[in-house]
Amino acid sequence: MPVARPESSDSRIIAHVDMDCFYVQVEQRKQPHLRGQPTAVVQYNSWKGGGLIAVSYEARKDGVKRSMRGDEAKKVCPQIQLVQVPVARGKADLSIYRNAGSEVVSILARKGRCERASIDEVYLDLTDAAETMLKETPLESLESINEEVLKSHNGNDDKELVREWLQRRDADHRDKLLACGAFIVAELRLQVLRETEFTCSAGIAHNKMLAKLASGMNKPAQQTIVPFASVKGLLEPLPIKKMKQLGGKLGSSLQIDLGVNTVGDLLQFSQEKLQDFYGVNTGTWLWNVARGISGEEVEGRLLPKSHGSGKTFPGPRALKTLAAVEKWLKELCEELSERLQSDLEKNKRVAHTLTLHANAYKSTDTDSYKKFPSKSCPLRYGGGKIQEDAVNLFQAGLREYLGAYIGSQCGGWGITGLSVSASKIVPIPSGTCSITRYFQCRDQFHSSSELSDEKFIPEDDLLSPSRSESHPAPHQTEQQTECGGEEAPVTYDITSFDQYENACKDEASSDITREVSHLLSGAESCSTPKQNERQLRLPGKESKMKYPSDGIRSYGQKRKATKEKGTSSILRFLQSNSCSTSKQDNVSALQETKPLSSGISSFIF
Ligand code: DCP
Repeated sequence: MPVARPESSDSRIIAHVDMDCFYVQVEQRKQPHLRGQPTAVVQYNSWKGGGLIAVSYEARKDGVKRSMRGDEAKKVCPQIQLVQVPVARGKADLSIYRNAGSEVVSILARKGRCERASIDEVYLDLTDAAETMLKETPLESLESINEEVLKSHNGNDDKELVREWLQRRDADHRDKLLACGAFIVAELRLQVLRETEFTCSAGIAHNKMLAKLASGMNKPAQQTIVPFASVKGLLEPLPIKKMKQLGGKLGSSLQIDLGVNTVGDLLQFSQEKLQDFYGVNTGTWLWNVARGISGEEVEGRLLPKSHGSGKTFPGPRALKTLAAVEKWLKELCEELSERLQSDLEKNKRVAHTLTLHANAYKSTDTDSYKKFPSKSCPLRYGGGKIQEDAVNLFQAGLREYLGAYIGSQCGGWGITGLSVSASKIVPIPSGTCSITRYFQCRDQFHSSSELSDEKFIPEDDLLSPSRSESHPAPHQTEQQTECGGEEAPVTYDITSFDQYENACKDEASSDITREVSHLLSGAESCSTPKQNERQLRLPGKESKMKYPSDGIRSYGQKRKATKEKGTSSILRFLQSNSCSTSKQDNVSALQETKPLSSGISSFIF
């Protein structure tokens, strides 16, 4: 459900930092001879040279694109260096990239509240740091500004205009703070470069939405500022579907039902009109989005919100028997369990919800629109238990998906993507004397919830921004990179991770195992079915929810139905669970910072 939050103050200074061709940089650090070379990282499946998942800027100049496979990339750029993602358990192992992302986060967190939004994206709230800098170092009195800043472009690439803008005496407080933000971010980016050898790009604005939009505008190793006066010009031409949280059904509804294709089109609608169509909350939120207003806070979170492990099985590699599914679930659950264990040991955090996502098809498909339902249950620690629960969740999902009696070994269905995720991760409650005791209590609670057949069905906001982007089940996200041939489409939701989400960025192409901020929060949950069940039958009274297709009407109907259905049991679950749900604030790692140099590239438009 969208949350229309007014901006608490338009003088906040928010940065969105996005690593440049991240996986390539990680590989280039590992193999320095690749530096400066056109390089791409390819997925685990080597069919036709493997699907490209990260492309260096040198290779991009030669026309290499992420949508290509290795063989095609070699045609357009014969000297390209292709590096395969590391492999473990027969699938991509992304831990090297994840750890590299953590290195960057620990540096960026030195200057302000820091939110890890994806494996290679971070939001920073630099308001306090910018206020302090403004008091201590009035920019107009700076005699020289680093050449890097002056190399910036200002719509017309004029260095002098950039200098003037940064040092304007008549600038209002907001713009002066933004200018300070530019210096601070430039310095942070330099620190990242010095300490990790990675370059990154950034957007600096008064809120998260604008900062994120700006960070990709001038890449690599640059930054873009969004002064208040530029917001309208920046937003108006943007396609509505490119806006954060509008890539999904709400965006489609705007296009189909209101004829809104760009943000400029949305500006034509009054707040009342939008509220009439979408309800007060979503209507207000949309009205704000069109004007670049967003009160969303930077959360103090240096650790991922969820852990996930997944794999796709395209074309002939689709899994067609329960035994094959179980084999892969074992691998995925073991990986998930290891990561949970490591999170527990390093960060003293525990996850509470296990979710299974799958992509499926039926060979005699009469209702191909039907998706394999995601299923969740309370998470029990230990690889074996996770696997057992995941298999049960899968069976429950398959039963619902097929909608009729079917023997588990029968043909007629195929699984093309499978992932398990752990979410609702919170610190172990303070005062817990023994972790073992803590888990014993938890497991007791979990088994009783299984017996009680409790159903935890979160509010489903099919058309809401938070839903459309907070569930980037790896293979169900909106942006798709064609892989062609037998390979399933590579899916990747650029907007989802700060959400899953980006989540949900959430994908390593054929093999998917990325941290996802909001990976799972809305998957339909179910009680864990009877264990070791081998014959799949559709229960007489299966709780089923029909999802209406797009449209304002169905949106309203859906919201009403799900609101009533889910909330109370979720609350009950959370209340009964004695774990602390207090907001995590891991920004304890704030370290002393060096004095600012005069910075590097600042770009305004
Ligand atoms: N990624 C992936 N599969 C995709 C897209 C991306 O596994 N389909 C991985 C590889 C990328 C990383 O996520 O290096 C970050 O993705 P970005 O979209 O931020 O892209 P890059 O960092 O590679 O490039 P850019 O400089 O354009 O941000």
